[in-house]
Amino acid sequence: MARMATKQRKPARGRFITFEGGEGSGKSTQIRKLAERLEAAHVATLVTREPGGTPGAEALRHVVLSGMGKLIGVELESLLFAAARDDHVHRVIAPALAAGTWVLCDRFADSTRVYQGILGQVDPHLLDALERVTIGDLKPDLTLVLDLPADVGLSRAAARRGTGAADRFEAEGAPFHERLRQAYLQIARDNPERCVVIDATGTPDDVADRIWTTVRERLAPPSERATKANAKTRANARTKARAGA
Ligand code: Z5A
Repeated sequence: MARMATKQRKPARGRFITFEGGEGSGKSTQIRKLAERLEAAHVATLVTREPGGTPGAEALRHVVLSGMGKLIGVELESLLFAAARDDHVHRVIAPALAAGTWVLCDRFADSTRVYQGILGQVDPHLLDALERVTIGDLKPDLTLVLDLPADVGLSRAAARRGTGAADRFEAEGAPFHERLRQAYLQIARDNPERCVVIDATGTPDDVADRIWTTVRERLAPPSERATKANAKTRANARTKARAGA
């Protein structure tokens, strides 16, 4: 007797959440906190970052953060970020999403738009072309823009660094970081369906609560969807039972 093949159900695609914002705005802290909450809700989660996330991209990270951009110019620096992103997207992000994992990424394409595009004045057509090649249709489902006065972010980053040297971007002055903040707010205004601005002042737990509320509203993690669906089914059953009584 022929055996029936067991049909493998394809997992639902995971969600792609990016964290953006200025220096010291708390992205790394908050990405960890969101991952903990999602895992507690039984959502498979991958935390990653840009530039980085693969051995090749981490090597490029070292190059760009060492200040190489000042020597090679901002267009070529954009190519390095794009090369790192291409490796990261194709080897890590896209496969994880296809396997149903939620991917939380510390910085992504908006960082290129802000740092190289708006502040570095790289031609937007070049950035469009690089995005087409590196990310194609893989846009984030949700981008959380952590918003903080530039001086607060810089002093948090300086406190963390202690006596260590500032990197290529940390070394820029306060006006650069304030323009950075405004550039992110503009991106958020231009993309309201994807971006939510999160007030990043207050304690880490205050910020984490704001983020969790947003993620639940915008993306409803699977276990919450199941709970809501069960509640609806129970409510329908009660209504039917009452009607039949
Ligand atoms: N870059 C680019 O130019 N183009 C691109 O396409 C991409 C990136 C992808 C990567 O730097 C640099 O690359 C980045 C842009 C550029 N440059 N800058 N600047 P990075 O990854 O090394 O650094 P970063 O992305 O700017 O993040 P950061 O400096 O590490 O900060 P953060 O992740 O936003 O914050 P944090 O590490 O969570 O917190 C900083 C400190 O504040 C730390 O000691 C925390 O304990 C503390 N903290 C966090 N939250 C709070 C609250 N709520 N209250 C008080 N203290 C807090």
